[in-house]
Amino acid sequence: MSRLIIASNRVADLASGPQAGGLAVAIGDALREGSGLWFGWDGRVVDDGVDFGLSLSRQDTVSVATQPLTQREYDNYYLGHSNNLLWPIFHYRLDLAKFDGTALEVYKALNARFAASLAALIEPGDLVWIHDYHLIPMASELRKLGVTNRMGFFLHIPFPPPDMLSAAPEHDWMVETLFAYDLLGFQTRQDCGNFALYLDREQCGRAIAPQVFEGFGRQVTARAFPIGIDVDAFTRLAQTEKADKEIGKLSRGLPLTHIIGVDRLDYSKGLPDRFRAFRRLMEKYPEHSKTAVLMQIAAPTREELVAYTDIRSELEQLSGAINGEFGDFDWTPVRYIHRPVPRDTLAALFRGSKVGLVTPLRDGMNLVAKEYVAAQDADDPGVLVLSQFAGAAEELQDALIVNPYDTDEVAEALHTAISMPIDERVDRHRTLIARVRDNDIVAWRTAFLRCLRGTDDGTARAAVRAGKA
Ligand code: ADQ
Repeated sequence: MSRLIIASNRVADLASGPQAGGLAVAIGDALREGSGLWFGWDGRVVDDGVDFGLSLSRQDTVSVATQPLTQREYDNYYLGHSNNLLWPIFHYRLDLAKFDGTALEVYKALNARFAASLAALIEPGDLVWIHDYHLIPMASELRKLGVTNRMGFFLHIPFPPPDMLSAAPEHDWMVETLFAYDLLGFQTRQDCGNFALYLDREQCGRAIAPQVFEGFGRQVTARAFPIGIDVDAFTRLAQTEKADKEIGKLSRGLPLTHIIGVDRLDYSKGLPDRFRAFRRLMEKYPEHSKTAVLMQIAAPTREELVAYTDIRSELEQLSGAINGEFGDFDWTPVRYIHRPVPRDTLAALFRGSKVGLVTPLRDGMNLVAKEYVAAQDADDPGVLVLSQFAGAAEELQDALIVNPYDTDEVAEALHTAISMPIDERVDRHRTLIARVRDNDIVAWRTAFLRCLRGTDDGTARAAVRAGKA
């Protein structure tokens, strides 16, 4: 079997087991199976001009190759172009995008530098899988260095419609670099559709068969591979003795109904709108006073960027205002926790909460929605309230689907969720968990890698040539 090489912005610790995020686990297993190599940033930032080599280490059968970023790269490639320009634009937030020519140049240079380091490690027959918006031009840089291996790219965030994408500087260059891959993986069919719309509108490519596109003198297969979670592992986490104790602590014997939200504190996650919807619930349905609690766990992220400090202040202000207005001596309606929480505690909190409130304004997939479903007791499950703008909504139609901008609609869905009879909750959960299981993390990576291997044996192209596809 060919060796698998994965490149991503950050390389995580493969040894941290279930405490690690889903991606580290998914990637770790794929690498172990193929005695692979994981390449990327080690999280260190060094002074400009420092001579740094490539650090090579091994974790089990997996080789790990990492490099630090210089301060200039961190400021411009990571914070600047990746997170201050691509992240907002790809999340349909042109208003938050910061345009900066230097950041773009450093983004290109970093991708070229990473490609030069990685090219030296690639052997004939290796499969190369690049992840996410930080490294879009990696394959194109590798091709310039003569790498002819099969290369795939998976975008974890949404692919925006052409109107949005064309606001990015040198968007045509960026899309051209996507054609250096053999396979493009998106989270949803909508993302694939947006890619096709862009090619059509800019007249730079066209579909020559289902899921096969021609442009810039190359062909690429583009498909949706909805990412999932390790369902059994997460379900087990939610059912330990420790989890039972955590669940017991939640209500302390009081008749409380917990509504849970768990997110990175990111403006794409729609947290202020979520808080407003909870306030609306209190206003419209006072019968939930003294019983409903919104528990929002928001892990700090990218705090060097203004947009993130702004959202933090807004949330602190909102939670304070709601608690001041509606709270009582014996009841705090909003419990807002601004830090990461261990995964086993999260699993317990999901299981102990009657409603999972997942209302991003835009999200590639949103794994919290799937984790919430996996953590439920199938005989007495909670209800998932899910934004129509989360990629997960394409699969999880049996959730209560809401428009996260519409405060009244979300408040209404919360009321429906809290009041839902058990038969309906069980029915909805049965369908949801089946979908979450069908598209779990193993299905995701197996489908992607099978397709990536297939792209090289000419299946898709032969089918195109034969006029069969
Ligand atoms: P994220 O934007 O990080 O991921 P998400 O898919 O929800 O969003 O994954 C977050 C993960 O972090 C989940 O496993 C969650 O449990 C965990 N997490 C969140 N808050 C936490 C906290 N306070 N403490 C501990 N853990 C916390 C990006 C894209 C998504 C896409 C994923 C995977 O933005 O749309 O689903 O990649 O492709």
